[in-house]
Amino acid sequence: MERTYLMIKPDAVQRGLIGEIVSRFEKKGFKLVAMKFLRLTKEMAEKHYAEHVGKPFFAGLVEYIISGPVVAMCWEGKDVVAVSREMMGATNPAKAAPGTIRGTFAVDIGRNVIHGSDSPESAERELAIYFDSCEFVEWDRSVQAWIV
Ligand code: RTP
Ligand code: MG
Repeated sequence: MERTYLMIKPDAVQRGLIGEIVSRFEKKGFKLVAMKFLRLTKEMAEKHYAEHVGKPFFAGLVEYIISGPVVAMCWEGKDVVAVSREMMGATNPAKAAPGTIRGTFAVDIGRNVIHGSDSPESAERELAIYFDSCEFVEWDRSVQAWIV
């Protein structure tokens, strides 16, 4: 089953949105398989955002992502990478559809409340930054029975 890496960013933690965001993925029918509350080191942030090294927003992005704690999560389910990106909405919250997470809770591209892997390959790379293989929990979610 497909997995993705989702991360509730420091602005959302500060604003008390952890429960609201986790709840959306739970209700959608995805399965939480790993979760931790942590503050990224600069090294972790630079590894996470390696694809953006050299871009004008890189320094500010790293500064923001290490500015406070985040919630690091692995979610599993059918097409979870693409579907969770749809649920998040466009990178720029000003352009994110109403009802999406970013469309509902954010206005600024530099404070867009959540990260989600952009492909299964990115998910694998990113999950390895945050979790050891023994931290993925195996369990059955009854909800899987109503997803064909
Ligand atoms: P993310 O990686 O955080 O899930 O977001 P994304 O795939 O939708 O967007 P990506 O292109 O990977 O950009 C990563 C994060 O960098 C910040 N950003 N700022 N100022 C800018 O022009 C700019 N562009 C990107 C955003 O916080 C974005 O989520
Ligand atoms: Mg990205």
